[in-house]
Amino acid sequence: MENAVTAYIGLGSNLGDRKKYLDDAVRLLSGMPGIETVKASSYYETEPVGNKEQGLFLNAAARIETTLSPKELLEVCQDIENRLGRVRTVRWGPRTIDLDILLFDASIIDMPELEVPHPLMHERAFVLKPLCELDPDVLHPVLKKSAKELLASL
Ligand code: GSY
Repeated sequence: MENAVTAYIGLGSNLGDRKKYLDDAVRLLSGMPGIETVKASSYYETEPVGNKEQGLFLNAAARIETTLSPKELLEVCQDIENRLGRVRTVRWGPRTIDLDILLFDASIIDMPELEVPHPLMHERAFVLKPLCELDPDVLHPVLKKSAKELLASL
């Protein structure tokens, strides 16, 4: 794909058939125009961070090659969440599926609707572990540290 960039997406589910939600999200990502070569990490069962009164999560990361803009990719992620039945009720609460843009090439984006790198990614083992499985050397463009270094410093 010409002019494609590499982006990373964090995925999480803690309601219903969590594995199926992750499988479906990865499959839907692969089928989207403007997205190619989706590579998903293993799935990691993790303790909820933040609101502890909810079930265990299944988390993963996906590396994609894309010609979409960051905003278009955000819309694709939200469309997949909606198609998989995500209902936004409690902030930080349980969810069928969550797709967060973690990194978009080396871009730094600070818009009301989209912050990239994801503002909490460097604090979250449930993001950094699957990211390290895909690309331990990928750089956080603000902190100028690799995923491996960020995970080691938790
Ligand atoms: O945006 C992340 C949703 N989320 C998660 C998650 O995906 N995994 C874990 N382990 N805890 C979480 N807390 C929230 S909110």
